[in-house]
Amino acid sequence: MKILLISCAPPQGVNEFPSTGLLYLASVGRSRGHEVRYYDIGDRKNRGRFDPAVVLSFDPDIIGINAYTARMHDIAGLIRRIKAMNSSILTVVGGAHVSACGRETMEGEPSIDIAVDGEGEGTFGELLDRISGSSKKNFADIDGLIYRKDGTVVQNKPRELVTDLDSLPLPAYDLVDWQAYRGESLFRERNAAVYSSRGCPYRCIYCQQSIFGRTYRRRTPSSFVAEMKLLQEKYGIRAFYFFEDLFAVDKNWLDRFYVERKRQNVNGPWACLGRVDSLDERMLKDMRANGCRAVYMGVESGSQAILEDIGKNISIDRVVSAFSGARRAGLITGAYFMIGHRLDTKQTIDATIRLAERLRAPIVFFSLCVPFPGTGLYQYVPLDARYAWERYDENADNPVSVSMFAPSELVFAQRRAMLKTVGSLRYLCDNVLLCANSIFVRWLFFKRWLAARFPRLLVSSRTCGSGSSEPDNEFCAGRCR
Ligand code: B12
Ligand code: SF4
Repeated sequence: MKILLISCAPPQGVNEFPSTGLLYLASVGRSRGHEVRYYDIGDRKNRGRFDPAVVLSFDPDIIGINAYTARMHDIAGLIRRIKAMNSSILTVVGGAHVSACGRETMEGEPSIDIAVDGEGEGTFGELLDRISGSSKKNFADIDGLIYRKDGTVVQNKPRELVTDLDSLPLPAYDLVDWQAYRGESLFRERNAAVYSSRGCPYRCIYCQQSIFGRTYRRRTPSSFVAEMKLLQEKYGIRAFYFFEDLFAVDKNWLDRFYVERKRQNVNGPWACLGRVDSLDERMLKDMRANGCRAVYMGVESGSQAILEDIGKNISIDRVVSAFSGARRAGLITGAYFMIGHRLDTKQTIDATIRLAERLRAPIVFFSLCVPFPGTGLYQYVPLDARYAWERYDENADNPVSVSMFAPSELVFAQRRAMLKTVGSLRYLCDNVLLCANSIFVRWLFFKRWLAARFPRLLVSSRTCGSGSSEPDNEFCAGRCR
């Protein structure tokens, strides 16, 4: 069979990375003897423009799409177009949105044939076997599958999580046109996102854990570094982003990772996400000594009461000590905040801005608090906004609000927060004039300052919170936190 896997453009700008999830599925398809292609509508070459010729010339039997909530309406439109071209193509959707509300999505959109809830490798593999096999097309025993039967949508029981991540095939990186991703980022080098773990045991109310669940699973350092080595040697990747929910949490694992890095001769710099309560100064120094250049941490609010309400389970003191420890260790820090928490008031938003000023992180991001389906926040969404998916965007012009603020007030507060922090004279001095980083990094920080200070000058219509019309990954990495 022929399988076309499609990654869509993010709500704003372009994709800075290929979709690793789809590349895992591509490997699953190929290991079963199918012909697979990967098409990223949102890469730097395609820039959000869908080219029907890609579908017509390949003539696939199956199309698989990765669905984020804010793009769900567009994705439904795309699938309808594809069905109009050839109604016999089987359309399969997976990813965050359908893992949270796949049944509702399919009920609202008849052009979607199948949705996959949660991790896709096992479910997609079984689905392919079932479709290509000669036996009767009965999907009832494929865990994680949502499908149509006699005019109704049937949701099977969830699939067990993958326990041994090392057993997964490596993503099919050879399908990627790496030239289409040479984006601007913290790294000048060509870079890629790689994943060592899945799942997170914490329970932040705003976080969507529908795909990977709460059970933390991790690859062995040797398998993880072997993937980095492959990327380095075969695809010229020289720098790495570790965007998984919890990368810098386990000192033991990190120590083994450093040893493997040296043993396998993988020397590119890397940046990762971390929680403020799992990083101590020793760890941060070791990270720096072993190639880490930047650490991004979710802070979310400057109000302790709000941190408690959202289940973040961290204290402001810990936030401050983690950021100063990271700075002392010589790491670039990234701080992610949200505006529009359920209990946010003018005072708590001001406290958030004050905390951001105090941390003096060169990468600061204020996203809007989005109550994605599947999160604890979704229950607070006003009924009339429940299915307005394009409003579920951290940088929407008309975002869904679960706070006391109207959407326009949130957008205003977001811009104000950026102006007061990244757009300040102090930011300019700290990170552009006096900082010890390379000219390249200083230039990036200067652009951030300029964008926060003069958003209208640089940005045409829709802007993200960073003020950039084409967000680069250092700006958006934490949006999804
Ligand atoms: C890393 C990450 C990113 C990276 C992705 C890099 C990459 N190489 O893929 C970057 C920074 C680019 C990113 C961008 C965005 N992200 Co993000 N991201 C994450 C994060 C933290 C981890 C994802 C991950 O581990 N990917 C690794 C791969 C292996 O997993 P996967 O892509 O999910 O794919 C698996 C399954 O989902 C499934 N699957 C996926 N697609 C398909 C398709 C088919 C056909 C099938 C069968 C199965 C299937 O099978 C795959 C293999 O198991 C998650 C949080 C989380 N825990 O899920 C948020 C998360 C997915 N992101 C989120 C958001 C909002 C975004 C952005 C919209 C942010 C923005 N405003 O720009 C963009 C969207 C980009 C786009 N193309 O539209 C939200 C999604 C919420 C929602 N309901 O939409 C999440 C859940 C975080 C949150 N807020 O809770 N993100
Ligand atoms: S925000 Fe981070 S720590 Fe909180 S539940 Fe999500 S992944 Fe876990």
